[in-house]
Amino acid sequence: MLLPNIKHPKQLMNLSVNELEDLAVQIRNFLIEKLSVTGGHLAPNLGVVELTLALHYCFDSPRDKMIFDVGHQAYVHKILTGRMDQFDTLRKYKGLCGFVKRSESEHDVWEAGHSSTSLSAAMGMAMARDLKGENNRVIAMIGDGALTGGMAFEALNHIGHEQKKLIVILNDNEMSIAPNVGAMHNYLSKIRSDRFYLRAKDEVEMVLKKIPAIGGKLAKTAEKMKDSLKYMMVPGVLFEELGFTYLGPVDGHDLNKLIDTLNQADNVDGPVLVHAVTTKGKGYRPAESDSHKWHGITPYKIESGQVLKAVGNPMYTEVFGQTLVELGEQDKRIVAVTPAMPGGSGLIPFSKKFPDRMIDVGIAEQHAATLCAAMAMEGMKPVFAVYSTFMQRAYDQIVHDICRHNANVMFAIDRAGFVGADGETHQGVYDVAFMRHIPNIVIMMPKDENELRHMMKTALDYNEGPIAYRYPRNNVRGVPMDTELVPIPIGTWEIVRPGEGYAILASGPMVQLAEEAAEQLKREGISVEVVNARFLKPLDGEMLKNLAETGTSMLVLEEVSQAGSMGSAVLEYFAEQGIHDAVVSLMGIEDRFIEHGSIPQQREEVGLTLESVCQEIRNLKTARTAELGKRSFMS
Ligand SMILES: Cc1ncc(C[n+]2csc(CCOP(=O)(O)OP(=O)(O)O)c2C)c(N)n1
Repeated sequence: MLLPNIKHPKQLMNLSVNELEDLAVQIRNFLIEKLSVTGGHLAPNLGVVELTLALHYCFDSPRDKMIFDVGHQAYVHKILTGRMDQFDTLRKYKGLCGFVKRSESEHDVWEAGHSSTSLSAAMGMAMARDLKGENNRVIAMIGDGALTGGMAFEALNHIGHEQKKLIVILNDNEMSIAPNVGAMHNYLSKIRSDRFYLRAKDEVEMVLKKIPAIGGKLAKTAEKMKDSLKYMMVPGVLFEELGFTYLGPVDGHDLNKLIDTLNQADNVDGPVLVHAVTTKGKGYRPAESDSHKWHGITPYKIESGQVLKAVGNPMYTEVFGQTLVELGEQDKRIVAVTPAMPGGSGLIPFSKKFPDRMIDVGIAEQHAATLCAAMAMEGMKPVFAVYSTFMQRAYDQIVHDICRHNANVMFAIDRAGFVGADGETHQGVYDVAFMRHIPNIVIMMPKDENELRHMMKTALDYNEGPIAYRYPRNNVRGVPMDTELVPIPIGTWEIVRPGEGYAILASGPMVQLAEEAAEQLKREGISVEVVNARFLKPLDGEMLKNLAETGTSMLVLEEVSQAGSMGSAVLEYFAEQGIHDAVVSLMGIEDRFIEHGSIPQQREEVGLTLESVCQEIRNLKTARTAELGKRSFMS
């Protein structure tokens, strides 16, 4: 068995191609076994086993910089760079990260989680190398899905122009998470399948060169003819025209061919694009036959491929998806827009029912946002279904195109709050801070799934501009559901538990935590009111004034970055109103990134727990007693 002895990628150089092939089998078995217990990105990694082996065989990490787009397909790279023993901890708290992580290894040179950054990163490293007068190689591996992202096109444009020496490996498996979409995808399919294109490029160019040169007008015509023949027959001409040397398509599971091609790429003095055709999920039948489902998978039984899902309530995502179908039936103006996440965003039922009103734009959050603005301005009711974390990409479009136009776009912001095993690149904890300062937008968060449904109706009936509802990556609470959906008056909060002297203003899942804290504190003789602060913008000013006037000490409890949170908005409100004696304490997420783990562990790490909330109220009580004591002493 070779695999357990591989501690450093340099060891690969001593192996024969046959041995590398054996190693590929062992790596696949290892991944299938380990991930059956931990879960993780199985299908993407099974698809890049040979590619990663060839990469480490041909190049010299960490001197040569290897950059993995998204970074979810770097498990093989982790195995080959001495981290095999840590796979039992994959994506677990304090364990091996599911993405590239610089603190784990000197071989991890670029971190990601969001897609389409690898080409810009490669270009940056190549430019720095040249400025420093060094000569290491830079290689970026990017999937055909990630290539649909705007950043990737921006980088291609720049790289092709600058002609820096670097290698881009396009890992083309025809899949994003869902089947890939778009004109680039169609173009790549054509290259893969067209029998003309499958001819070696050199062979075609040789034939073209043999057409004799002739003078005058005739020569120009012949040149034009050659060009159009080239267009017809040479694969990858689009990349060639952009300034890349195109090599491929090459079978991404054939180690001999991959090694040859990478060596060839290394000899080119300028940017090269190696087009490798791979099968996502390669070598494990369930993953090969449904790579969408197996992109990121929970634990499973190896023999049957049966996925072991925890039984429990459905996710908020599913309630959103079902309710959108209901609303879609009532209102033909509703269109659902997804940046490459139809399944993850719960839109499959909607896409089946209303295929014409379902728009998958590829990994293109910026384009999706602007598209929504324009559709809204033409009278449609677009729902931009997006994960909080990926919405970060579309900040300018939200400001400039949606909010400034005051367009009636509905935002369905999924994965709001901690997300668990995906970790710091995916936490949905910044959207409140980067949305609430934008004029015109309304932002809501429901305390439970029933309220989510009412919020969706609120958003649909609201015709005065953009409106967002954000919901967590959690199972729903299992509350009774109303059949009739009734809009909630904009900017109104709800008292879910009466109390006196102290109030917790909470949003989303924190409302439940606040209720539990109030129950516990009641046993200690402290009465706490719980407010469902369901509008993060606009705030319920009346209620805030009332709380201040009655001398209630307030605790704002949220699972978002505290800087820029609703809590900050509450402080701003009191400052603006000249109410300087309001007692407000904030609990949110401190100013640092929170790594992977389970959601309860992440909450524990930042103190969003029952005990911390109770303690904070006790602290407020101690402070109040001290203040009262001081006042009576002074009088
Ligand atoms: C900006 C952004 N949007 C969405 C995602 C979610 N996402 C993760 S991987 C992925 C598909 C990537 O497809 P591809 O690059 O072809 O890689 P593959 O998994 O097929 O190897 C998507 C959409 C993301 N990571 N980043």
